[in-house]
Parts: sequence; structure tokens; C-alpha cells
Amino acid sequence: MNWAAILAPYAQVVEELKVKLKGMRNQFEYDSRHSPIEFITGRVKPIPSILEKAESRQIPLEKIEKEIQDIAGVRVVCQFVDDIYTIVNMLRTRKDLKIIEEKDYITEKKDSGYRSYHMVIEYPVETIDGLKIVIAEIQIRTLAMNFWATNEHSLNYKYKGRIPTEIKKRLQRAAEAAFKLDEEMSKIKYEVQEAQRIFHRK
Ligand code: 0O2
Ligand code: 0O2
Repeated sequence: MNWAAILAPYAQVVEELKVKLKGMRNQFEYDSRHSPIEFITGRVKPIPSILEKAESRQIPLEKIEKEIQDIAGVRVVCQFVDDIYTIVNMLRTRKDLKIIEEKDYITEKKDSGYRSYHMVIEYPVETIDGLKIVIAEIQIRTLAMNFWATNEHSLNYKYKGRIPTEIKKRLQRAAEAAFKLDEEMSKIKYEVQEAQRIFHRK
């Protein structure tokens, strides 16, 4: 398989989506409005991770591009839970991408304790061989959810997906604490935003 050729359009999509989302953030900032976006990261899934996922889900190589939906992945990190839904609604109105699936792991958290909003999209990208529709995943989460997911991801890596029960329980409690933090912050959101507006004008 010519991985470089297969993955090139995915890298292009990740870069384009990052530019567009950063553009949204900048527009809010020019307007001195609270930006629902704190920061954006993105990556193309490394080849070994693609192969591992394909093997564990018994996806034949010729179906990888259709069935592994996070080869291109972009993550939008927000301050407040409300911001997540602001972004979701903005993305729903966009004409340059097509949402094919939405998963709200915020109202329905995963058993691990994981929370985030996931969107799977189809995104058209121009390549030297013409237009290609690429599938990409957008994860939208708060800073607190991101903190939790990053740590849990490291532990999963360390324990090769088999985190000891005691640590798993702790992680579930930590997930609840992170969610509580989001709830508490939401209650003083207007105070925080007002302070940030004043700071931004200066
Ligand atoms: P700013 O103004 O610092 O927010 P690139 O391709 O160079 O644009 P790259 O190298 O892919 O971006 O960076 P990455 O690792 O994807 O991170 C993208 C942005 O997220 C960077 O900011 C990081 O500084 C920011 N970032 C990553 N992790 C955190 C974090 O935990 N907290 C905060 N606040 N920011 C984080 P920018 O876009 O370069 O600009
Ligand atoms: P990476 O690059 O290591 O993050 P499904 O078919 O719906 O069961 P699918 O298609 O993999 O599963 O989609 P899902 O579960 O909606 O989203 C997959 C991605 O969400 C993962 O990517 C993670 O980035 C993130 N994610 C989902 N559950 C958890 C979790 O419990 N903890 C953490 N830390 N992240 C989670 P990958 O494939 O793991 O790749």
C-alpha cells in the first residue's frame, strides 16, 4: 500500500479544518466577543494505529478509508460546556462540510467516564487527481474534559487498554470531578467572560 499517497489528502483536510476553525476563533476575538474556541489541535492517525484499529475491528485494508473515520482528526477545546453546543450549531450551518454522524458523549458519557461531542464529517478536498471526499472526525470538548481524556489516554497506552480496576474506578471519579468543575464554572461564566472582555480591550 502506498501510505504516503493515501494519507496526503487527510493531512490536507486536517490543515484546512484547523485554518477554518482558527479563523472562527479570530473573528470572535476581532469582535471582542467571547470565543467559544480555546484552542485547536489536529493530527493524521499514525499508520501503526490505523493498522491496529483495522485488525481489532476486522476491517479489510480496502475498506479502511470508509470504516476508520478518524484517520483525519481535529479537536476543538472550549472553556465552557455551552461553547461546545455553540460550535456544534455553527458547524451544522456550514456549506463546506457534510455532517454524517453526531455522538453526544456529554449527555451520554462512556463507561470509562469519557465525555466529548463527536462529529463525523465528509469534507471535499482538491487533490492533484481531482476532488476527493474525505471522512474526518471532529471532537469538541472542554478544557476539563480534555485534561481527563489526555490522562486516561496515557494510562490506556501504558496498560495496553487493560487499566487495573482500582485505577479505572479512580478515573471514573476523576471524570465526575471534572464534570463538576465544568458545572461550577458554567455558573460563573458571565463573570469570567466579563473579566476576559475587559482584559482583551486593554
Ligand atoms: P495559540 O495562539 O498559541 O493558541 P500548527 O500546525 O503549527 O498551527 P500544531 O503544531 O499542529 O499547530 O500545534 P498543536 O500541537 O496541534 O496545537 C495547536 C494549538 O493548540 C497551539 O496553539 C497550541 O499552543 C495549543 N495547545 C495545545 N495544547 C494546549 C493546552 O493544553 N492548552 C492551551 N491553552 N493550548 C494548547 P496555536 O494554534 O499555535 O496558537
Ligand atoms: P486516538 O487517536 O488514539 O485518539 P465506535 O465504533 O463508535 O465504538 P469509534 O468509531 O472509534 O468507536 O468512535 P468513538 O468511540 O466515537 O471515538 C473514537 C475516539 O474518541 C478515540 O480515538 C479517542 O480519541 C476518543 N475516545 C473515545 N472513547 C474514549 C475514552 O474512553 N477515553 C479517551 N481518552 N478517549 C476516548 P482512538 O481510536 O482511540 O484514537
